[in-house]
Order: sequence, then C-alpha cells, then structure tokens
Amino acid sequence: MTDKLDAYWMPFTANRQFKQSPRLFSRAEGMYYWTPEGRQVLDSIAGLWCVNAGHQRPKIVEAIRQQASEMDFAPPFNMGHPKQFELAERLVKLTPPALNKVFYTNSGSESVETALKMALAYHRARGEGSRTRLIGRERGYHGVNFGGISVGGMVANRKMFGTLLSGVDHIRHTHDARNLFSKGQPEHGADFADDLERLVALHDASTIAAVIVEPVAGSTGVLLPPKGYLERLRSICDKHGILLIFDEVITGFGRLGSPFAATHFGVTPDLMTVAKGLTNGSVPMGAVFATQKIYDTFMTGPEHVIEFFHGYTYSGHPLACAAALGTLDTYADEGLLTRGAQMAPTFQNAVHSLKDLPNVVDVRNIGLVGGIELAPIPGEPGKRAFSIFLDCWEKGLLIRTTGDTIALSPPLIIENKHIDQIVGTLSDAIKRAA
Ligand code: PXG
Repeated sequence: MTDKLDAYWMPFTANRQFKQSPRLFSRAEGMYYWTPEGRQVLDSIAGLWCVNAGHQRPKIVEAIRQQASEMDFAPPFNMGHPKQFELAERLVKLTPPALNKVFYTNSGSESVETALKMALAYHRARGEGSRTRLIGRERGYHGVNFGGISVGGMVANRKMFGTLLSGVDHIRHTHDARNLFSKGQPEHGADFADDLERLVALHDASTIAAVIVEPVAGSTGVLLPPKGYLERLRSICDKHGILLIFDEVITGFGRLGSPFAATHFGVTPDLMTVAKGLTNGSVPMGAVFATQKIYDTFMTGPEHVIEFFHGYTYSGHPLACAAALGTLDTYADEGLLTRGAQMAPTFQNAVHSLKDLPNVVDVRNIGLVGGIELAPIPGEPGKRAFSIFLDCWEKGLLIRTTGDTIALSPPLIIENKHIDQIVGTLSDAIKRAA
C-alpha cells in the first residue's frame, strides 16, 4: 500500500504521517462517507465547509451528467454559454440587492485574488490610483495565493513565502478572552473595528483601496464578529471611501442560517467572494459579487476594448455552472439556505454541552458552525486536537481541526440524531485525550 501512495504530494497534510496510516474515502451519500473497506463515517464538516446540501444529491448529479454529455467546454473570453447567464441571474436573487453582478472563478483563492484586483482597478478607473493599499486582518484566511496570504493572517501560511505583496497591513483579530463560551455573537469587541481608524491615521485613507475580512472566520478556528463589529467596520469604510470585501467562502450558501453572512448580519459589503457551497463542492467553482457602481466604473472607454483584464480559462465552466444550478435547485427545494437557523439552537446546546470536558478552554458557535478550543499540550501545539481527530476517525466521525481548535460545520441537512452522534463521539474522544 505505502509505495502506491508515494507519488502524490498531498496539500495541507502531514504527508509522512498520512502515508504510514492512510485515511481514504471512496463513496458518499447524504450525511455520510464510506471508506474503501465499507466503514461508514459521519461527515460533521460538509467535506470541507462545502457540501452544504449533503453528498450525492440527485439534482446535482443529474445536472453534471447531462452537461457532460452535451458540451464539455466553451471559451469564456469573447464567447458565452446560456448557463453562465442563467446562473448569474439566479445568484443575484439570493445576494443583498446591491450585489447584482457576478464574476466567475474556480476556487475561493481565485475569488479572493479577483476581488482584490477589482478593488485596485476600480479605484484607478475612477481616478484615485493612489489607493493601492490592501488591509486584511490578523488570523484571517483568504486562500493560498499571493494576494490571499498577504492579506491573510495565518502565520504558517505566510512565513515560508518571502515578502508577499507590498503595501498590505492588518487590523487586529476579533478573539477576546472576555467572550469565552459565548453563545452566538459575542458581546464585547465592536470597538475592535476602530483598529481600521488607526491604520487610516497611519497610512491615510487616500492610500487604502479595500479591507477584506471573513464575516465569521472559519479556518483560523471559528472566530465570530462581536455584536456591532461588522456594522462599525462598514461605517468606517464608508467614511473613508474604502471598499469593504466580505470573504464568504465558508459563510456563503446557508452556513449561518441565511443565504449569506451579509444577509444574516444585515451588513452589505462592496465585493463578496464565494466558492465551496456554490456547487455543493461537486465541481470546483468560485465567484465574486460586485455592486452596480463598481461594475459601471469599469464600463467606460471604447466599447470594443476589454474593461477588466482578468479571467480564467475555466471561468464559468459549463460543468461548474450546471452543478451550481443543480445545487441552487436543491437548496430551494429543501429550504436549505435557511434551515441552519432552525437547527442552530439544538446545535448550539449540543456544542456547549462539551464545555466542562477536560482541556476545553472555549466553545464558540453560530448557525451551523461550532468551534471547540482545547488547551494545547505544552510545547506541542496542535497535537491534542490532531489525536482527537484520529480517534474520531476511528470511531466513524469526520471532524476538522486547526491548531487546537475543533471546527464543526455539518451539512445543512443534519438531523438531531446526527448532532447526538457528533457530540457523543467527540465527547468520548476529548475525554480520552486528557
Ligand atoms: N477564503 C476563505 C474564507 C476560506 O475559508 C478560501 C478563501 C480558499 O478557498 P479555496 O477554494 O481556494 O481553498 C477558504 C478555504 C479549514 C479549511 O480547515 C478551510 C478552507 C480551506 C482549507 C481548509 O477550515 N477554506
């Protein structure tokens, strides 16, 4: 077995550990995966925050099958195909009304690069080319490309890769000890948004193009926006003419119990990035939503000239568009984009029931996202959570860990019995890891 695993260099994986004791999935349906040996594993993380409607949903499978047999590829530049336009019209019915233009990409990372480039080019097109600075946030995750790691704030994702983009700065993250064990949005910390005023005072607003944040940070261990924080960020951006970008790669498509975090919190950004749940994880696809005002700013100059020199060979790929349409049908048929709101109270009680277990130092939740933070083993950060991950895997539960935080983000079709199984298995594993 081991030599057969040799050629593949796995992403974000401890390759040597994995290849010594591989973990493979070969089939999936609904809330479950199965290993090649036929062992059933409950999926508590929607694949990787993406399979929001659960696995192998018939309308998505059929849409992909049909598209594959009809047309494989159409050039995305200077040509189009009907599903790109149909999908865009359907998507902008779900977003806040101000976000009514869609640009397609193939991943969350590409969506982030696209949004950052749109922000820079927008200011230049409107005659404020001095606005070149991009502001991110500590502990932010915006994918793995150079723009994304530059505005991102996860040390391990940055430190190996040189000087990154120049002209980037970061506001502070929103985690605070006053908010430990908060249920839903924490009380303290709206004023963390004022950190942006500090950077404006330092750099001057005339040099700042945009601020990018995850409304709820996922990869970095489930960090929630304190009450009033996003509203305050929005108003500081407005005051200084800075664009606000929400990275909704994990919060998009129902994760919080509303179609987007922007709709959930009632705060509308100028640009919004998505991926993952857009196709239910079935075919790679991402997108950036922009306002009419941003779009119109580009639509000047001679009509035969390209307005935005950016795009990917696979932007709006037929297979991805078909999968996304099948996904939107599935979400609509089953009310999944708001189902999280119904299940959230039960899910909240379940994750907070882990509060008193050994080494649990915080529990955080919102919608169908839960974070359980553990005290690290002294000198060995991440090891305790990873051992719990391995234990759960052996007991038939897939969880996700980042550092010593366990993150849960189940498919939105989750039922009470699945919640019980997740919490039961996890609780035993946390006790064993003590
Ligand atoms: N932005 C955000 C907010 C994300 O969560 C990306 C961008 C990048 O998307 P792509 O499709 O390029 O991977 C993400 C991705 C985790 C985990 O363990 C989360 C992501 C990726 C890998 C691991 O939480 N999110």
